[in-house]
Amino acid sequence: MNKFRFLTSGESHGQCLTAIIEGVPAGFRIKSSVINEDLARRQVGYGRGGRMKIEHDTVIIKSGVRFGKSTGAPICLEIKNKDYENWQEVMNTEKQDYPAQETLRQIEEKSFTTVRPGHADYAGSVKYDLKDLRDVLERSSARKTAIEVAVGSIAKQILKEFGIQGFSHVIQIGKVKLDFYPKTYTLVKEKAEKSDVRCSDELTSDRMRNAIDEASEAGDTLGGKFEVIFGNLPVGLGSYSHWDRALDGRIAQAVMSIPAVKAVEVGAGVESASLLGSQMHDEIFIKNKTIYRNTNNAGGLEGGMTNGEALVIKGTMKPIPTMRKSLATIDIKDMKPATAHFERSDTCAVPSCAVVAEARIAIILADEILNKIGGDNFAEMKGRYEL
Ligand code: EPS
Repeated sequence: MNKFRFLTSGESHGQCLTAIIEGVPAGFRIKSSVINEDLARRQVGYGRGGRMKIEHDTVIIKSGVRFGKSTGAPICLEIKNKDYENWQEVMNTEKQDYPAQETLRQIEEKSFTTVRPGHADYAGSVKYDLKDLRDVLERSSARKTAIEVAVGSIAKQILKEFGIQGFSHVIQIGKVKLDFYPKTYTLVKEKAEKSDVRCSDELTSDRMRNAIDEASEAGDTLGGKFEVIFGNLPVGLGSYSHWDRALDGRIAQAVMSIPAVKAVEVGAGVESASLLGSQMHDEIFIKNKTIYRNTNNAGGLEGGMTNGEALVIKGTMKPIPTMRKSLATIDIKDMKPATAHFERSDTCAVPSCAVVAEARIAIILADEILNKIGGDNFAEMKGRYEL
């Protein structure tokens, strides 16, 4: 069973987003300021829409932590939706017996029945028998990834205590690809953090921004590719024993289920199809009793386990399906042809998606570390783990 697990709740324009995390050992210092920094990293990015100007995502730690340290009890986190102020009538959780005319007008204005191709609207309405697609949109929105980043930030804080750190960067937006990386991961990270498209190369960043501008002018949207790298992992996280314990599989699930992600690659990924075995596999050398390799096509995973090399995961995000350019669709009210619903949206959210993927991977890695070294409290864990 997973040691580190969590559930979230909350709608995009509801009161708040909430998470309850189980499995954080007692005695961890949890810094809300670090969580807020991660939340801010998710919010920025060239191509984001109007919503991010309204929100200033800030975490409230509601339980499980006392004077900054975890007690071993479940931890409850909350992020308030500032935009709820404008949606109180529409997103009210109470039954209103005699709603005012103005309330009815607002609910009507915000309800819609023309499904957005590429979004959860059609299947969601059939599955849950929802007639107003507002009910599908609100929970399927990528807004919920904000609270996941808060959970991931706690996972990252745990990993950091064991010397494990990671980062994310963008390697493609639309057709614009990053052709070369700075020499070290430290440099890639530093440069990507400074770029509003999370790309380590300035010229490529410019070209990415231009592509986003062009898509925006055309009322269109853009997807792309990002990479998440974690280093200093111990050998043997994950397992080859059962399919659901293979770490590549766990990570793929965690990244693939981020809204709009369509592909996940480990190391050389899809490229490996065209390589010979002798080109693909990372030869092993030894010097002064230290093992090393000159390549990392495996992306740090062999046999579903970490092999001591950096974990390298790529994710592909499709263009956001909420778009000004109207797409052909159906109206579920009368099942007649229609054009798709548009509501304020982002032109491109690949940089944010990279931050979400970083959080999701951190959650899986924290769970693996907790499983490996166990421990109900931090002191016990530290004693069992040599950096
Ligand atoms: C998002 C909040 C949303 C969207 C976006 C992600 O805010 P709103 O719907 O109020 O504009 O900006 O969600 C989508 C584009 C989507 O298709 O789900 C956020 O906080 O990340």
